[in-house]
Amino acid sequence: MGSLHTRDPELAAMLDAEVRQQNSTLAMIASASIADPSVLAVGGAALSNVTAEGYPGARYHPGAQQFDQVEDLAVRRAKQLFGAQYANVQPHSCSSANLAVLAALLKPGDTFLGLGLDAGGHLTHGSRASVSGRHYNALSYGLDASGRIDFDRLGDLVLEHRPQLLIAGASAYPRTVDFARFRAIADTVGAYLLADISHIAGLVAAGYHPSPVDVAHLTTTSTYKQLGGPRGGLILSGQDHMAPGPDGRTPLSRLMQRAVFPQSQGTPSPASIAAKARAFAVAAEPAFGETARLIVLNARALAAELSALGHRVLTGGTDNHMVLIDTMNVGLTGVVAERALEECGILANRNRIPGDTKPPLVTSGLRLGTNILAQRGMGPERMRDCARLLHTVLSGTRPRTDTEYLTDPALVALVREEVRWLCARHPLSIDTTAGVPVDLIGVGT
Ligand code: DSN
Repeated sequence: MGSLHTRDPELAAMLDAEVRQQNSTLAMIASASIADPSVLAVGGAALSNVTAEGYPGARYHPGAQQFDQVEDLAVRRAKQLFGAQYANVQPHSCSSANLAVLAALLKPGDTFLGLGLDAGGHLTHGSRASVSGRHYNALSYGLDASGRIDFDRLGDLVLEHRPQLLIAGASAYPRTVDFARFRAIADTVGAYLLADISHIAGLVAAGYHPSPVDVAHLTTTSTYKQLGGPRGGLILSGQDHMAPGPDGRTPLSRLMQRAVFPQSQGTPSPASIAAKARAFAVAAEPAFGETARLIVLNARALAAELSALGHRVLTGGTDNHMVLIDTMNVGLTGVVAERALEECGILANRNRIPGDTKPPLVTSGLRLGTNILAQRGMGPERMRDCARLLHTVLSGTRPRTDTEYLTDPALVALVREEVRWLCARHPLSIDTTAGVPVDLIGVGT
C-alpha cells in the first residue's frame, strides 16, 4: 500500500504542515479544541465504508450490525455524559441539528426568537443570512447595557410576539446562560425552548456550567468545539423528551428521530458517530474535568490581565471559556487585530460586538478562547504571559486602513520566538504522521 507520504506526497505535506502549525501556534479560537488522538483515529476507521440509512435495528441497508452497535454505544454514552434521556448522534453538525429542530417544531412563517448575530447569536438562531431567518419569522432579542442577555426585554418580546420557539445559546457570549429563566419566559406563552450549548458543551458535561438538558425541551451541540470530538452535532432531551410536539400527540423524541432522518439528512456518517462515541468516553474521564476547570480559570485570568493592561473586555469579564474585547479601544479593527496576531503565531478570530459599525468581515472585536490553552496544560499563571503577548502585538500594530496595518518586524520576531517557547513548554498531544495516528486505526490487523 505504501504510506500517504509515498502515495500522495502533495497532500501529506499539507497535512504535516497543519500539524506543525497546530504545535507551534497559540490557538485561542473559542470554537476550537484539540481532539484526542484516539478520536482522530476512530474518525478514520473502516466503519466509514458502511452505508446504512435509518437507525439501529431499523436500517434501509444490510451489513450494519457493527454500525448498529457503535451507534447504540454513542447514544448510550451521550445520554450518560449529559444526564439525558434521549440522544440523536446522527446530525452532521449543530447547524444541521438546529435546522432539523426548527423544521420539526415550526411551520414556515412561524415565529421564533434567538439571540441576534451582533449580540453573539449563531447564524442558525434566525440570522437573515441563514435559512433559519428566511423560512421563519425569526426575531432577535439582545443584550442590556452591561452586555448581558436582556431578560426583561426578552420577556416583553415573547408576550408581544408569542413565538412557538425560543432559542437560548450563543457563539459569542462570555457569561453564564440562565436556562431556567429562559424556560420560565418560554412557558409564559407555551413556547418550546431549544438550548444550543455548542460553545459550552464541555463545561456543561464537566459541571462547570449549569446544564439545560432537563430545563430546555431540547438541547443541541456541536461535537467538535469544547467536546473535543469529530465534526458533528448532537440532539439531547431530558425530562421533556416525551412532551408532545406541535400536533399535541407525538413525543419530542420521536419527532427528533424523524427530523434528522429522513426529514433533513440521508445516510449518517458511521465513522464520525464512532468518533463521537469515543469523544464522549474521553469527556467522561477525570482529566477532561480538570481541563474544563482550567478553561474557566484561565479565561477569568486572561480577562483580568487584559483589563489591567487597558483593554475593554466586554461584560467586564467572563464565566466560561471566552473573552471578548473591543479592539477599537486600541484603534484596531477586529480583522487587523486578527491578522497582526496571526503573523506572530497567535490565533484568535475577529468578531462583531454589540453596536458594531464595521462590516462582518472587518468587525470591531476579537474573540479569545482558552480551550486549547488549557489542553496544553497551561494554568491561570500562564495567562499573564498570554495577555502580555496579546497586548504587545495589539499595542504595537499601526493601522493604515480598516484592513491594512504595519507591524515592527523586530516585534513580530520577538513575539513569535516567545510563542514558540510557550508552545514547546506546553506541547499538544499531536505527535502523528500527517495528523493521523495510523497505529491507532488498526488497519489490516
Ligand atoms: N459558530 C462558529 C464559531 O463560533 O466559531 C463556528 O462553529
